[in-house]
Amino acid sequence: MRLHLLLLLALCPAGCTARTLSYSLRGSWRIRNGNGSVQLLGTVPGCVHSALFRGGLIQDPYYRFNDLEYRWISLDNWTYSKEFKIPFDSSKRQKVNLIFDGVDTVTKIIFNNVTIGKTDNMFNEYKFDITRVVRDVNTLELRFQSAVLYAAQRSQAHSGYQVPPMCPPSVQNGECHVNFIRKEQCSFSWDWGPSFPTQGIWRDVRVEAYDTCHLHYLTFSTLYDNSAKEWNLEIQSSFDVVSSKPVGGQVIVTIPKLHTQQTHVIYLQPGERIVELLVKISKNTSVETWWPHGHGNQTGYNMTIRFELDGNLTIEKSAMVYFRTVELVEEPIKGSPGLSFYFKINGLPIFLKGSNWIPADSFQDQVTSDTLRLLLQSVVDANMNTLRVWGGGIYEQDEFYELCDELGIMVWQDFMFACALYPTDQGFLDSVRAEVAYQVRRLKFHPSIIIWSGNNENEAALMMNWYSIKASDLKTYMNDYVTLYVKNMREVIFSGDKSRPYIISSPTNGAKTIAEGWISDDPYSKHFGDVHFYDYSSDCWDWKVFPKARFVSEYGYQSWPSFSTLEKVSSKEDWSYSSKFSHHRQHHMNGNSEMLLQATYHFSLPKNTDPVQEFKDIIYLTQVVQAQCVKTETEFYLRSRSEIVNGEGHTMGALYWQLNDIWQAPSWASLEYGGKWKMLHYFARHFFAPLLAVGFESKNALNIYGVSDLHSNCKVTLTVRVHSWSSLQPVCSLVTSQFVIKAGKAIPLYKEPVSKLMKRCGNCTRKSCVVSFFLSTDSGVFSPTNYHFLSSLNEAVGLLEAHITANISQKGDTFVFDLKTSTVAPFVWLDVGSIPGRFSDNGFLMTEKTRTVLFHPWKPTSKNELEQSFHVTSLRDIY
Ligand code: BMA
Repeated sequence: MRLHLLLLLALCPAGCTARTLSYSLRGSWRIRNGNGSVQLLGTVPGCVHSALFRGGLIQDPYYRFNDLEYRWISLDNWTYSKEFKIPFDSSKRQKVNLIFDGVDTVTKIIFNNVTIGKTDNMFNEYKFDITRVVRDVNTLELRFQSAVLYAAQRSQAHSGYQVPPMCPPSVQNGECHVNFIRKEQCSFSWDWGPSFPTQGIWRDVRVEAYDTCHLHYLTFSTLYDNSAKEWNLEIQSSFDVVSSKPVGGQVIVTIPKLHTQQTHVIYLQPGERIVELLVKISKNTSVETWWPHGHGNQTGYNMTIRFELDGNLTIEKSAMVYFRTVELVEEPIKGSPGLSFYFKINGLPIFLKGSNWIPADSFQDQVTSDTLRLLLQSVVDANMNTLRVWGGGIYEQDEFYELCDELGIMVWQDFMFACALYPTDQGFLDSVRAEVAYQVRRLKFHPSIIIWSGNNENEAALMMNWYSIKASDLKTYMNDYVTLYVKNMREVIFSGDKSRPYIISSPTNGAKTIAEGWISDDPYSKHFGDVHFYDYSSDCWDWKVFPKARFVSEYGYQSWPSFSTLEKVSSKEDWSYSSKFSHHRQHHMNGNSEMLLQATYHFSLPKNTDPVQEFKDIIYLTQVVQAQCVKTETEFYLRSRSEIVNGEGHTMGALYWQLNDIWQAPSWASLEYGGKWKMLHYFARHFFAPLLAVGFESKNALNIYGVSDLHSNCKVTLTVRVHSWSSLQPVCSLVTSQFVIKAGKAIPLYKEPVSKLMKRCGNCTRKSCVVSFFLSTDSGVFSPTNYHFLSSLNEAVGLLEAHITANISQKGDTFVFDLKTSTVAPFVWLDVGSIPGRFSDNGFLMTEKTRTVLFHPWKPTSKNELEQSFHVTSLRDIY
């Protein structure tokens, strides 16, 4: 069942002319460049790059260095045109509109040789009245201006003072002044993505013709009335009444499963009218709430809204309606200065675990339903409950949010401003106001969205003075900041939606930021709001480097995507870590050496006489290091949820940077372009499990915490095992007595000096042994098996090269891999190359002789195909 607002055809008896007739202009359009030397056909929705590629005029833009090669495309000014016949007689209609759900970005629109308007904001919808110019056969032309040239012009026109940053770092091979155009900010390049400033019609476009009255949009929110103890549904519909007389009638709202049917009388005066309806759900009806993944069901209800208007005009819409409350709790915490920062969903405090979402492709027309479903299914499969839709990308398509509703993924929705200061001239502000109003009403009925957030890191950019602004000029920029995100956007957001909080930035200090006049001296405070934290040079195995903050909405480490992913966009000479290609794909300054530096803290760097094998081994090692780093950091946040240490703690959110990739390149992502799971994503499935044991050392003692996301208290026992690297038999094992972990809490369960543990376990030393541990409950629930290294792995004694074999068999839709190892093996990595799918576990520490792992294919495959592609690596293989 599609969850979005679905326009059921207006039910209109014979002879009635009032219903809206709609004609889609999707499909084939003519495209030409500025001087007409390139002409081709392209698809709408789509963009010039995709059209050129499909037309065979360019290669895959992601191949090798093509991002530089094809820079000319975005510097040219393209024109989209179409000739079309409307399949109904529009001349008989009182009003005919041309609607664009999304134009990318700067255009002049010419309809039957008349200029009917302009566009300059990719995130806005545009509606043009073509009643007077429409004919039977029509020509429509969109003359685009290069986004790059437009942004440069706007920046130049802003002559009073500069609005930094001017250009991205040179390592990004990007374009300048993206902050001057309301367009996907990362399309001018980012530290994980290429510069492809597209031009095109990227969403639906249609002609709508009507008489009397037309429903422009319908949206709604659900709110819980605490005093009356009942659910309210606020429905807002916008009409264009074109008849000269008022239009009356009634609207019937029906939610059959909630036994709700309410009729309201409406009376619409001529002109643009907004009708607000309040539907109260009877207290006697039991309403099932929507819960995030891991906390309950995502129950929703079918609703129909039927307008029966004068002149036999009937308009019916149907939608899914969900009920849930969200509260951002900022209150004093005992023993800690500052305020808490956590979310209550339906009254229950919930630890937000997940990651950050970036656009799934530079070319949105390549993002199919299947792509979205695959990526979002991988989110819940890794036990995440939250995604932050990051402010440098796009407001995602409807289907993204529908899937999040359906899967129980909470969305922290940024507005699209990132890592920059922005202009505040009237034209810019008006454009942003329209954008925000449109996006809020388009998205607000999604229960998945739990918070709006004004921008990504712009409060920090200003206050940490990223752009070396002179102290005397700071006031100007601070005023602009408040004008844009507070005076302008805040008002528009709250007038459109009262059902969720709005914070101004991320990171921010929340209530403290507000108290300090909307900008805090230190937006990274550990005592307020959220923080972003990156440190590539300190040893990531040392949890003491991480901030014990209230909420960590970004943190992470880079790795390389797998060879099978890179192979598709590279050629033989590219396959080494020091190749031109490897430098070119790395958009983060010193990123490649930072990955190696981090690796050297605990691992030996790969050595192989075969350079391609060495490249593959480095890729593997960067994934090991990333997975291990993000694991250590995330586990630190998870175990900090219930304690205050030296005034710090009560951490209630961990969203690592970043979930997905925009192309095939090194980045912070745990999912590669195309959806393949990196080792980190398998690790996330473990560290985000509902019941978890976390180990760490403090003052030479091994500590183990139990972390629970369960809704009731649970009785657990902890098993701790010590293994020698050189033996598949555990050296010793200990099972504790029972503990109770309270619902949603993290508590210490075990503490033992490492020296005592070693003594207890025969001949163990830090270098020769490794610890594993897990929790088990009476009801048979187990935590994943976790482990703790007692020394760096380049110092491990007794670690042998493992000979691992797999026997593959098919069982229904899945494939069973029965593994056998000759010795204990860390970071066992199973790879089936380009065969799409995921394993039930991967990257694991194999301490037993045998182990069974499942492979869930995403497309039909065979045992034979898997056997051909299968390759296994474990740590010792790369030395
Ligand atoms: C944060 C993000 C992104 C960036 C990431 C890694 O600043 O908001 O801008 O990609 O860090 O540098």
